[in-house]
Amino acid sequence: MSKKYLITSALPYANGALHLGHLAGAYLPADIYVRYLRLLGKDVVWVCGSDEHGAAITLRAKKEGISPQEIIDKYHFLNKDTFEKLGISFDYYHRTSAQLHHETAQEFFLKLHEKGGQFEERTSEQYYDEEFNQFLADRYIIGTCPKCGYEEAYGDQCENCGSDLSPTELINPRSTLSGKTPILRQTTHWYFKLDQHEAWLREWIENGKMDGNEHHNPKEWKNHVTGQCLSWLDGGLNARAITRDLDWGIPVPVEGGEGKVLYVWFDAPIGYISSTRQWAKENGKDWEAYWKGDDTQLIHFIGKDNIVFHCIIFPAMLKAYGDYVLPKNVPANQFLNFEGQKFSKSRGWGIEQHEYLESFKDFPNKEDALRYALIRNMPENRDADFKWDEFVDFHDKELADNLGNFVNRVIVLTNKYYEGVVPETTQPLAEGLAEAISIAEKITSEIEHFSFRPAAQALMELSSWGNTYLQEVSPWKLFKAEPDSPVIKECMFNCLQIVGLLSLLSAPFIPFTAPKLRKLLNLDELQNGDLQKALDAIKSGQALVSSGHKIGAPELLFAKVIDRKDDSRLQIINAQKEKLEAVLAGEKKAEREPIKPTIEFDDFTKIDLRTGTITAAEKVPKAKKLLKLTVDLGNEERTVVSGIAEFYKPEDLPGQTVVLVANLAPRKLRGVESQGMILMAENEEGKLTFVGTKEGWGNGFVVR
Ligand code: B3M
Ligand code: ZN
Repeated sequence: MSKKYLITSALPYANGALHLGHLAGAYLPADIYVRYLRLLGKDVVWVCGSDEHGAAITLRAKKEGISPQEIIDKYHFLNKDTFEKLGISFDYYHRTSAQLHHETAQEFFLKLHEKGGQFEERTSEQYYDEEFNQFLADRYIIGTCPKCGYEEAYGDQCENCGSDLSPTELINPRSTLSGKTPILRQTTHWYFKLDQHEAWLREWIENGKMDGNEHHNPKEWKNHVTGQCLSWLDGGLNARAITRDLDWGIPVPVEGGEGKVLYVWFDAPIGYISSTRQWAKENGKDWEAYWKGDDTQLIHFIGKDNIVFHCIIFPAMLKAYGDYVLPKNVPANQFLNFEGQKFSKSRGWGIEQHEYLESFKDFPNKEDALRYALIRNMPENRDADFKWDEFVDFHDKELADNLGNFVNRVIVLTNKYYEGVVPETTQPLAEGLAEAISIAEKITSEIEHFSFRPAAQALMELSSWGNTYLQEVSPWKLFKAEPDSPVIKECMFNCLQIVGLLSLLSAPFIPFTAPKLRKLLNLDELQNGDLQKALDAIKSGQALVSSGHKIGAPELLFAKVIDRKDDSRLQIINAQKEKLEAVLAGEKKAEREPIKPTIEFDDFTKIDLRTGTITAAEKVPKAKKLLKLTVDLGNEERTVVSGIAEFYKPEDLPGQTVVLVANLAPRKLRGVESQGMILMAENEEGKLTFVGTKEGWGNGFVVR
């Protein structure tokens, strides 16, 4: 039996659109890996789907005043469609609301239940909303955080200080449904006895051993993944509740389970199994061969916030069930930030995948431009930061100037010198290309080790090698004197082989560009297994693009952003930057001084405010900020010292209308008696401007 690959990507919650951080975290890396495996001709299935249960979805529905079904339908299809448009090539994108998933998850629960020893029932007191007649999920309870005093903390977490909480720790808890104080009521739940899996999990994670046999090489797991798992294990494992009192989810299929559903993190990973089952059903395959076969490589692609679920809890569930394979690797990524800050939907910081596609609709090859920028900056081992300026650099300097330029020169010159027919050469292929082949091997080895960022760098090394080689030979110098030179032929022949390699090796990273390279070379569209065949061929001295073959006509692959003759692409980028500036400016405005405590009307009427006009102004000696003003109040004149010298020149002030606090006790400033105070408004930069009436409106009138 041949080796099988079962690849999964975290099931996104169908309660929101996905942003670039999600894409870079669990989907793009898996897509590179899977496309690569397919090109090697491996037997691979990649499953994903929407995670459609859990309190996050019911809460969202409540907030928007629609049903959970409407929410999941909206986001399931939006996310599925957007993934497709970005070339994320799942074999199956399922949903956990599907019948087959409900059956699969219930069957899983039942089997563990019937087996005995894995579950235990526990009764405890939980908050209950008497008006809505339901138990409250942690997220449905808010109250004051016992650690920091924040009044809007959730039952499971305080978003102000970050502490993990349990609902009963909250001070003054209230239900988000009725707003009332919930009562404690007894409820029974099923707990998965995770604690009894501790020993084998430690042996498995630390040493890669399972039942005394080698399961995987622990050195191949990322340090941050192993580290997080071990620190969890060090903290000790506890039994975990796997059911909830909720009306949205998969019903608990045993007696006493009425009105309860499976906890979303119990059913969601089983979603990988049901997605595979649905795929198998539709494609005439045997799903069990992928989940239970001896020679299956199960790989979970996730973000770092899901490590414990995929490396500890789900493996324990699978082991408890029996027969299932465990993951060979869980190459979790860290987080991607956006222009120096966390993605935040509520702040408008970041960009969602579908927004990108919309905003960049006129940007040529927008899908690969984005994929490439995200790969080159993938948060593989530490958090990374997406910046528009770097997006432009990766696009212009690497895709356009390096890869695009090399390919273009080769195609243009071959057409020019040989009417597009690949020249004959006498030199053995492997000799001229030894270095290129070793770079190609570097690319494949990096992909195999889930190091996609270095892999993309190596891809650039390959075209960069081609550029240097072409430059060193400089056929355009030789051609005039000796158009039939074997040196030129050999160079062009070799360069065409490099373009051939690029048309294969670029495909996992930039799958919208690779077919264009095939077309430029007039080669067949890529098929599964083609990369393996090509690597075998080139290593044994066979050409990828043979002498006598007619290639295609040149075509531009990447139009640079920085282009003196056409700034349309730069405008698209600038519009994104302006959006962010607007977010920051808006937030700055919102940071205004809080409104002071309420006063009574009588307090206000104590202040006597009068209209006036400045008739004279001069500097106060030795005081940088002060001006001495004369203010006409209709039937009297006042001298006022005002701290506005930084913003107004004395000569500009006569004629300026003002509002004066006319009954303020006089006060000496720098030897000058100030008989009142002029009202000024101050903006966020500390600039001052007058509060006044229209010029000539009249002086001495009361402001009320
Ligand atoms: N939906 C959580 C998340 O999106 C969750 C992943 C499930 S994977 C089985 O972070
Ligand atoms: Zn707190």
